[in-house]
This record gives sequence, structure tokens and C-alpha cells, in this order.
Amino acid sequence: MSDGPTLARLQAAELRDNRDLDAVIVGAGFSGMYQLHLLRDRLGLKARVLERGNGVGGTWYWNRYPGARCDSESHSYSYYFSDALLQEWEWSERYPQQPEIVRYLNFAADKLDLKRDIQLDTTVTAARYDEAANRWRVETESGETFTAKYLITAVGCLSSANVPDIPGRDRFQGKWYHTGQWPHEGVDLGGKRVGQVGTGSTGIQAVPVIAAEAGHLTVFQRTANYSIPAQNGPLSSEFKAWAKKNADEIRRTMYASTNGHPFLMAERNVFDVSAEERRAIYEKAWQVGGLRFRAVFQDLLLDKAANDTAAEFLKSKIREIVTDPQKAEALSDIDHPFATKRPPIDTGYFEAFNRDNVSLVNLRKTPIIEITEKGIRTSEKEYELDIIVFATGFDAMTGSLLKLGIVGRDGVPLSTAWEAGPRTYLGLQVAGFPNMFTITGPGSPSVLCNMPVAIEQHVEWVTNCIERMEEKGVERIEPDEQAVSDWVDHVNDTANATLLPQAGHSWYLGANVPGKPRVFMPYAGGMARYRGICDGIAASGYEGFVMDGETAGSPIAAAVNISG
Ligand code: NA7
Repeated sequence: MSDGPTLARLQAAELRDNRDLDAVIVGAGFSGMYQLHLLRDRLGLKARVLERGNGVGGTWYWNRYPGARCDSESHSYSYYFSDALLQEWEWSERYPQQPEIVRYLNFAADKLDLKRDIQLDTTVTAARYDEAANRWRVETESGETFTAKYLITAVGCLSSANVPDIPGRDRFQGKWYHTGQWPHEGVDLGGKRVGQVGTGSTGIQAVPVIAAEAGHLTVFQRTANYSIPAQNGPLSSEFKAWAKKNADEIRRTMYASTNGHPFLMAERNVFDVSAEERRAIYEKAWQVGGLRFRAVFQDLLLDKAANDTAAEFLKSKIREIVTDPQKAEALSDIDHPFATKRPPIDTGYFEAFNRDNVSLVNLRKTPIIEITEKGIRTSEKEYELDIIVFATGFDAMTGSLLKLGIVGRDGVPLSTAWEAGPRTYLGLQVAGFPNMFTITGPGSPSVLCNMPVAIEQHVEWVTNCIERMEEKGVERIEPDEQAVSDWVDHVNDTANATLLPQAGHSWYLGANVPGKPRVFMPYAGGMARYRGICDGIAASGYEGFVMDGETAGSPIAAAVNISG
């Protein structure tokens, strides 16, 4: 007798079972993977990750452009919750390259046996809250439906590509690519005429690598940018051994720091030292390289006059490096204070403009009019190109969330709730969307922090919250409207106390996407302070959240003072 029908029935039952879950997690990057591990292996819940890509890695699965590398130092760009992972993995360079990060995340997924609960090639198209059942119904592009008590978005902050809608884009006869959707098989740039639009962190990483391969590279720059040399290089065996041995100390430093990096902000102000001393401090920081530069004075983002000294130092470096005076002028004509946009770090960016095969078009003087069959036409002339690279960034922080088609209580779409900009409590929950948690959501430090540190804090907080709910039989949690309003005010006040909003065209503000509301999205109060606020709120019985219809009040006025 054949056991075919029995097997088919069993498989069908198992599939049904797999679609009726405790938690659906969307996204298999750093956050989704850790969230799965904690919900499944610590709380024993039935959880499943739905992932659009064909592999784990999240942001790093997609961002395969030439030169793609993380700007956090590799020994801090790791899961710190597991000593086993920390001790076993070895990074090769000071900053990890994209393929190495994907290898690392696969290593972690295999070690933790996560892949059996990660469903790849699965794009979520809708997630609707069913109030009567108190369940989220999650639909996918292929027509599957999952239901779960908890919906956890782990979609990353920089995953929704922003391809500018320049007239004529579709008639271009060459090829165009966005850096965040780079073909997995790579792109042959050899001898080609390449045009690159965009000089943010991505564009600045890509230029030297593309220049080395292309026949000619034309960089179309709208906003000139600061950049600090990464001073990348292989990690010595001594450093690797030191990092493993001192993992606890490194973790403590990251937790105590403003931006979750493995170094602390110097406790001095710019004008505490003489001009000469200052120059020497900047020079040393330039030699050390990377984001450490930002930490040499504590008031760089608080005092415009202080910031001007760093800005002037960095502009003078550009003028020193770039030999063509016209290029040097365009590259150093920077209109925003240093680090008010995410400060890029580079390997040979400004030096690349000294190559014969690299030219620069200043779009402030000669803007792009259209894309033609042959290339890009500015107000001055047409540039003939074989390939256009859009290093034009992302619909950051909210883009990927809004794409999920989330609909909360009373049929209110998230896009409606956030019409005037994102409104969250702690960047973790949205009023009217019960049992939905947004890992590194808008209103949390996220992109202002070394991401794994921000992610681990969020995932652990969410897990503790869910654990408590399950223990106490709580069916629903969502934030109180007043707590959300207070938090949004606090996020705004915190940003406004810094120079950050002065970069009027930054993606922190949503200003890079036409029509997007201008709201400063990440929490600028620092990671250490934010952690204290979240811990305080949890310890107080989740003040500001409504559990099963009962509100615990709005604690923000008190909570923001928790850890100054
Ligand atoms: P960014 O930082 O948003 O940079 C995008 C760049 O593209 C920036 O130079 C933009 O100029 C430029 N841009 C965007 N649209 C256009 C159009 N229409 N025309 C010309 N130039 C344009 O994105 P990245 O990918 O570099 O970095 C994102 C984050 O990833 C980074 O901060 C790290 O956290 C990792 P603009 O400045 O808007 O004038």
C-alpha cells in the first residue's frame, strides 16, 4: 500500500500548522535572525521569518555594489549576545566587506539552526490585524497566508531603494543599476563609460572601486560631502586575540557610548584647547581614521562654531588631496555642518578624482535635465554613458515598513496613521497596531547607532515584553496615544538640541524622497540614554503601553530623565 496520500495529508497539516504561528517576523537580517532565535529558543514560541531575498543577510544581501563595506569596525559589527559566536568567528579586516558580512550571517544562522524557520523568496504584501481574533493575517506575494499573535518587523532602515524619477530614465539604451539592488552576478564595468549619480556613504565607497575598473567614470554630485579615510586594513592576529579576550569590555564600551561604537566620546569641548592643539587632534583622528573622528570632541554636534573647526579641517584636506583646483573647489563646497548627514568614510575617494579617467559634474551649477537614449543631459551638455549607477540612497526608515501593506485596528493603514510622518512609542510600537513591534523603527536610535547594538537592545526588549505577556496571559499590547505624542515630542526636542536638523536635505529627515513628510526620524538622544529609558519603562510595568485595554499612563516626562 502506498503511503502517498497519508504523507500528503501530513505535509498539508504541517504546512497549516506552520502558517498558524505565535509570531511572524519579517526580514532575515541581523534583527530578524536574532528575534527568531530568542522567540523560538528562549521562549519556546512558534515563530517564522519571512524573507524576500533568496538568502539571509537583509541589507547586506542586497547591497552588493562595488566597494560595499560596513563603516562600523568589524569587531563591533557582530552579535554580542553569544560568546560562542564571538569566539568562533574571525573578521579579516578592520571594516567588514559585504561578502564577509553575508558569510558571517550565514555562519550565525547555521550555528543557531535558524534556517529551518526562515522562509526565503517570500515577499509580504499585506499584514492585517483581525481584532476579533486578535491575530495578524500576513499575506505573501505567492498567495500564502500566515496568522500570528505577534507581528515583528525586522525590515531594516535602509532597504527600500530610492531611484530618482529623472525624466527619460526608461529610454536609456545602456544599463542602469541602483547600488542597493546590485545584480548578484556582478556588473562588468571593464572599459565602460560609467556615470554615477550620488555621493553619499555608498557613492563615496563606490567611486574608487568603479574608477579602477571603468574606462571612464563621471561622478554627478548634487551635494558635496565630507569624508574621512577609513584607514582600512587586515586585522593582525594580536588584535583578533585581543578582541576575543576583551569581548566583555568592548560590549561595556559599546553600551556606554552615544552611538554604540567600541569607543567613547572624548570629554572635552572644541574650545577647551588651543587652535594648534585642535589641529593636532584632528590630524591624529584623520590618521586613525573612520567614525572615531566624530568622537574627538563632545560638542561637535551641539555647537555650530565648534563644528565649523572640524568642517574647515576636513575641507582643507580635500583641497590638499585633489590636485585639479576646479574639482577641489566643487568637492569642498559643502553646505551642511560636519556629521549632520551621516559622515561617510572612504578608501581613496578624493584621491580618485586625481585619475585621468574620473571627471566630476557639479549638479548645483549644471543640474540634470533628463536621461537620454545615450546618457545624462545636464543644463550644460550631454554625457554619453554605457552604464548609470544610482547611488541615490533609500526611502529610509519608513519605506520598507510602508511597503508591507500593514493595516491596524479599525482598518487603518499604517500609511494613513503616518501620513504626517512616523509616530511611534520608543520606535517600538504604533498606537492602533496591537502586538506589532518595529525593530529599529523610526523614533529609536537605529541609524545613529552601530546597528547590531541597536538591534540587540530592541530584540531583547521585545522578547522580555512578550515573555511577560505570555506569562501573565496578556493578549494585547499597544502604546497609549498620549505616550506616543510625548515620545514624538521628545524625539523632536532631542534632535532640535543638536545641529542634526541643519542638513535640510538629509535622509534622516526624509528630505531625499519627493513628497515624504519632513520629520527627523531617528532618536538623537544617544543609545546609552535610550537603553536606560526603555529599561525604566519595562521595570515600571510598561508605562505608556496599554495592555488588554488598561493604560499604565504616559511616563515620558519622567522617563526621559532616567539616565540623562
Ligand atoms: P544617501 O546618503 O541618501 O546619498 C544619496 C546620494 O544621492 C546623495 O549624494 C544625494 O544627493 C544623491 N541624490 C539623490 N537623489 C538625487 C538626484 N535626483 N539627483 C542627483 N543626486 C541625487 O544614500 P547612501 O546610499 O549613500 O547612504 C545611505 C546610508 O547607508 C548611509 O548613510 C549609511 O548609513 C549606509 P543630496 O545629498 O540629496 O543632494
